Amino acid sequence: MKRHIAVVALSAATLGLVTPSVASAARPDRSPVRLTATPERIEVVGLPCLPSSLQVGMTNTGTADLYADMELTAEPPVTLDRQVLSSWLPARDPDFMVSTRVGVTVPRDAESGEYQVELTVDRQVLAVPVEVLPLPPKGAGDNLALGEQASASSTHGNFDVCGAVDGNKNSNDWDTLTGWNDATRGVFPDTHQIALAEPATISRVETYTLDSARYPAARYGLRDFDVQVRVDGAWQTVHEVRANVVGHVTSTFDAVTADAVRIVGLASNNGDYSRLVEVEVYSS
Ligand SMILES: [Ca+2]
Repeated sequence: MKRHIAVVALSAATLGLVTPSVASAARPDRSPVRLTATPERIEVVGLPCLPSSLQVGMTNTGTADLYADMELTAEPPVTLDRQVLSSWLPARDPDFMVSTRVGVTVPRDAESGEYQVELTVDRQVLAVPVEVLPLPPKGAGDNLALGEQASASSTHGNFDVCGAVDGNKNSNDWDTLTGWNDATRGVFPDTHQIALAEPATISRVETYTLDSARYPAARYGLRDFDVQVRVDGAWQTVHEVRANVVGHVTSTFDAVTADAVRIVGLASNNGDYSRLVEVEVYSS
């Protein structure tokens, strides 16, 4: 359910000072632009690969074409990747809407609590509450890769490199961008890399390649891959996985202090792409 907070602008029209022709064409006493934001409140956490976003829209509910400028502002430490949405809004029936996605982020050291994003057109304001959540624990037994900065040799346009560290390892959600898929069909190797927040002593990596009833690992999963860790700037292979046909592979190895982990895809079972649903890194 959407909730709209509209501050109605008063003008000469409300005082009856408007000529009949203007009044019949449009109602200048009230902005015909309706603002929308989905979802109506958002949560954000200060990790580089757990982005939040808001879908914002402007709808012309009036009977005259118009040009609208939406200003987007955020209360620090919240930042938005867009500050303005400008668009021509023709008067149409059904009402015409333009919308766009706005990325919402906070730095790692952001204090948790309630903040606010505001969308403004003319004197209408739509306030969207933003809750900054505490950072997830990253101690012994916690997944050190969750939400940390991921990068890859390439990423297919339909996917997001952060999908493999978003905390969702369910292959049934593959179509919702919870995984990473490289962009070089039939060409290997492909690499997916995760930079840890700080050097950590690690001894286990859990790799989830695509494996669902619709996309079984024996056909769509990674067949051959190396698990590597970065120690003092040099990559070391800690597990060579070969002829894999299952969705979940556990790699355990002698504890090592590393600041990054990567999966090097050498072959997939059908020879096209490297696919990862999730990669987890643990200290024990
Ligand atoms: Ca995922």
